[in-house]
Amino acid sequence: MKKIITFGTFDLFHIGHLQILKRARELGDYLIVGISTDALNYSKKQRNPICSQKQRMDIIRELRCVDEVFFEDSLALKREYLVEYEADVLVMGDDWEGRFDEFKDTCKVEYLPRTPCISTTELIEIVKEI
Ligand code: C2G
Repeated sequence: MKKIITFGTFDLFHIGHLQILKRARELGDYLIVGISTDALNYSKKQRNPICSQKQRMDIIRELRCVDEVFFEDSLALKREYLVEYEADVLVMGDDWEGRFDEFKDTCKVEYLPRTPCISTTELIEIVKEI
C-alpha cells in the first residue's frame, strides 16, 4: 500500500485545499493529513486561525479522499512524522517548493501546483471589505 502524507493548516477550508488533498490521494492508496495546531499556525503566521484545530480536523477527517488525520505540533518534527506514519510520498503545494527536499532520503517528495486565485489570507481580506 502506497502511503501519502501532507501537512497544512486548512483554515477556512476552500477549493485549493480540496484540490491538493484530492490530487495527493490520487498519487497513492492512503492519505494521511497532518493538521497544524493553533500554536504551530501562530508561530508560522503570527495570527490565530479563524477555525480552531478541532474544527479544522473535524472537516478534514470527513473528506472521502482522506484516510487518517493527526495534529502537527512542530515543523521540527517533520522527519519523525514521516517515519511514524511510514509515508512513501510527502506532498505539498509549490509554495513550499524545495523546503522539504531534505527528506528525500526518507520518502519521495512532491510539490504540486497551487490552485490559483484563492487563499485563506485573500478570503479574510475579501470578507473584511464587505
Ligand atoms: N494550497 C493550494 N492551493 C491554494 C492554497 C493552498 O494547493 N490556493 C495548498 C498549500 O500549498 C498546502 C495546503 O494547501 O500544501 C495547505 O495550505 P495551508 O493551510 O496554507 O498550509 P500551511 O499553513 O502552509 O501549512 O508543514 C507544512 C505546513 O504545516 C503547511
